[in-house]
Amino acid sequence: MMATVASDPYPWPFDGDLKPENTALIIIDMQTDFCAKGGYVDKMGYDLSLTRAPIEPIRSVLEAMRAKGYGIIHTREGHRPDLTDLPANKRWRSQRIGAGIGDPGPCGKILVRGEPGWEIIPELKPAAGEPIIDKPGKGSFCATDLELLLRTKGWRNIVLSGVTTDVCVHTTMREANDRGFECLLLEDCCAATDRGNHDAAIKMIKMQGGVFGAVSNSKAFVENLP
Ligand code: C5J
Repeated sequence: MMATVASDPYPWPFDGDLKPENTALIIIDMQTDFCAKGGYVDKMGYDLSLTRAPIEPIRSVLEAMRAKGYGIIHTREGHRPDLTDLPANKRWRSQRIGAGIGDPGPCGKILVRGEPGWEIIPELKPAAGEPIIDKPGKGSFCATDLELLLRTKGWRNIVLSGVTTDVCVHTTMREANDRGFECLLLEDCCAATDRGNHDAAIKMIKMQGGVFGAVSNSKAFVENLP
């Protein structure tokens, strides 16, 4: 039986093959460092209400997908405590904006694995058995075993959520699309540190007939989910 969700610029997935066995939700970097007081985004001076806005929409999708047996994957951006996987230019740029990665802050060392700021926010706590991908970069495929995990589980449809739309979510969507995965981004389940950048990132996906996949929202997705 064909199953799709209402999305733009085409009903997703392209071939109507949507079922719990072949589809996973990926929740990207919903960590204190990106969406809570004292973390990396807060230290940079950006508006936290933007990156906190997707929490409830993600929660509704997460609950619906968990209940129906879909795959759930969480990611965390962060570096080794000895910073051996932190490129010098990434560190230098973050220091220039007053939020040096690896430097101490109100939530421990910024974007360092094991520190309080690096933890996933309690509202979206991973359930036992849900895989967590620790990534040193913006994309979720670079220097991780995400692709191996997706292929092993047979999850060829990927539903993207999290922060930030224009950076880690977009990079992951592009990486996934190039690897042949069928991607859907839920726009109210994502946010950027700048509204214009979020909107532009959404628009980019819809060009060329859906150059990186398709876009929907939490309500339409949950209503249509088989
Ligand atoms: C950023 C991310 N924006 N998770 N990271 O630096 O998008």
